[in-house]
Amino acid sequence: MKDFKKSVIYQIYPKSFCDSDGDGLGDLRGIIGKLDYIKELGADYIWMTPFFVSPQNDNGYDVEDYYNIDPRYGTMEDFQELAAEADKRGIGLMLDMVFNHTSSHHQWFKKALAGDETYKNYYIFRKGKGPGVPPTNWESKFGGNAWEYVPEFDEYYLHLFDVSQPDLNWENEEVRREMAKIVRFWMEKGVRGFRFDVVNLISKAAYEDDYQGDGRRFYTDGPRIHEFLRELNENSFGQNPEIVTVGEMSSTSMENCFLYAGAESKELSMVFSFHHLKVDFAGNEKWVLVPYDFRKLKDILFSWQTGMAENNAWNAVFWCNHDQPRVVSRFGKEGKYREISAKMLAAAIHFMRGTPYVYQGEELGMTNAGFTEISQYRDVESLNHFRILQEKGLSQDDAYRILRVHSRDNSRTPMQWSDEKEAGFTEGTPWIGVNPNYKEINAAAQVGSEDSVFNFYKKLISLRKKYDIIAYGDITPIEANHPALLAYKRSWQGENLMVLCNFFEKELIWKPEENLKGYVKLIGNYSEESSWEDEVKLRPFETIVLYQAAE
Ligand code: TEU
Repeated sequence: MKDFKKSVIYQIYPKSFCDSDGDGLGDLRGIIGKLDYIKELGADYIWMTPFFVSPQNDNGYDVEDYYNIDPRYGTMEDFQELAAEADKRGIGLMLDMVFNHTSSHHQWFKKALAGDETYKNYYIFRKGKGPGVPPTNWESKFGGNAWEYVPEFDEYYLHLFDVSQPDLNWENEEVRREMAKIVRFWMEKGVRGFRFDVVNLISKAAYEDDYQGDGRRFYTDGPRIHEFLRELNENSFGQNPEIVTVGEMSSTSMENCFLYAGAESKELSMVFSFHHLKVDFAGNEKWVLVPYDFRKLKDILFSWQTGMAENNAWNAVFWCNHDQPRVVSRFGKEGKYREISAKMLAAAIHFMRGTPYVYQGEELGMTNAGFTEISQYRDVESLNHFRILQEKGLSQDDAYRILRVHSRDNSRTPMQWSDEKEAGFTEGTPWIGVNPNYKEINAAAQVGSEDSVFNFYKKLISLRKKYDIIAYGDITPIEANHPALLAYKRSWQGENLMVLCNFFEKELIWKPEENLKGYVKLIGNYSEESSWEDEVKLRPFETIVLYQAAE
């Protein structure tokens, strides 16, 4: 049985990973062909974002049928072959369960719209507050009001995401039973884990206007959330202790995560929280340009690290996913320091207490898309906000500047396999443009090259297997107020690990309180010698990780 604390999880966005049949969309057979690559990297699990039948308004997060695979991605036979081939390589598959909402194309929703009361009760229909006034003023995460009017009923349905993603009614026991059944179905197909999409939004507290915000306080970490998760656990994945689970927790609180991911609470193995990825927002407002706040980033990371540890709960640690811009473009630096800063960022989180996630292409130091035309963007959120920003009076150029930084499409450009046509992703025309820098940044160039970003990630993963302290050690932040250094110490059974990262281009000199003479270097991102004994000197974006064995 794998220990999820010693595991590393590789995330695949199937649409952009590898296309085996030339239609421009990645598919399951494409993934089969790349399993050896993932094995080479050393990952233990692959989390795949949804490939179920879907109209693809939100790239599969709008599920029409949870039991079948969208023909665009392949067949159930392909899936079983993928599971078997992954298994042969010691890799487990984790599926993405989108249970806060379905697609409006789901047969339940179609029946609901046809007036079937049983199925109307699967969703959240409410009367408006008056003619043309929705039940509450909540905002959809993708822009606009979160309620859609249905004239036939003179009622509205709730959609926290796109209008094509109606929210499910978890108060209805029947809905909860259906969800557990879906999980059991995939468990029987040999799946080893699950990621639950925005799962902390499923328990709505009250349908009231929000005069302080966009409505999230009425449905985030709601009153019955822990009960719902424990029930789902008991009726599905909890029946097999080998299954690993992670909940995507939107705008959550740490206190709730102590329970969601508590060792004793029988909810989930671990959680994704996002506060550290809002340090370049203005409050909760994403569609603005503000420089990122390094101290805030550190504060948030460290408070989650120590808070979760004190409460015996487990974090997922990550910079990247299919919703986030590329980290090297965000907190690192493109150009001269791209590789160095990509490696530093990787080390900064791989030694933290938690299970690291690597998002496809992150291990190559892939960068943001750099799109300049709206026709290059695909994501519904980007398209909506491009319009909304201009409606608010921003110039088109300013709207573009914001999209280039924040769009989710930044991470959705095709995986860069080689310097051949379309980066080796497809024989056809990719559904979204390949980043022109694929000639320089690609897997073929990196796998065999010792100094590559890929091999740095590979080494980080192998160190986790070799040194238990990385998985099990305590964590103590160091120099929490330093304006450029991120540093922490891990300790376990007399061993120590010191992780030092310079987050900026300027060279940094730091005098440690403790003399570090007894430490040896485990890994670093400069080939030239580093120095650390009485005084630590860190070059631009340098990281060094030092280890002291038990006496
Ligand atoms: O994302 C949830 C979510 O709230 C965000 O990460 C979202 O992209 C962001 O708030 C927008 O600024 C999950 C999935 O990861 C995402 O791809 C889906 O679109 C979303 O749920 C709906 O299922």
